[in-house]
Formats: sequence, structure tokens, C-alpha cells
Amino acid sequence: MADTNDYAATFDLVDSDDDQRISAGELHRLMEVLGSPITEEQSVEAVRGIDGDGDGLISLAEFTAYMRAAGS
Ligand SMILES: [Ca+2]
Ligand SMILES: [Ca+2]
Repeated sequence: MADTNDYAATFDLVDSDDDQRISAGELHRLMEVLGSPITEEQSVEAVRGIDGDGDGLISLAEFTAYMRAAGS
């Protein structure tokens, strides 16, 4: 069951500094941990793709919307 709480738990794991936003740097570290390292440029682009309001950071609402759209 993939509800908002599951997304929030995942979000918290990725948000290593607990500022309630996922930065490109945090995404970069996550992909390294997952064993699929990406370049800093790719992580900035990935954040840009998920970022709905253009502040360069991913909020929980933006993350949830993205995960729902991805169907996972
Ligand atoms: Ca953060
Ligand atoms: Ca944002």
C-alpha cells in the first residue's frame, strides 16, 4: 500500500538535514547509496523535473505528486 505516509517516510530518509526539502545534493547522495550514482548535473536536472514551484528544492508535496505520477 503506497499512501502518503509511505512517501513521507521515504522523503525523510532522503532529506538528511531535515529541512523538509530535498536538495540536488541530497538526491546525489541518495543515488550513490542506491548504487546508481549520477553526476551533480544530472541530480540538478532530476530535481528540476520534480520541482513544481521552481525553488530548486523538492517539497514533500512535490515528491508525493511525482511518486504518484510515477505509479509507485
Ligand atoms: Ca534537506
Ligand atoms: Ca519546490
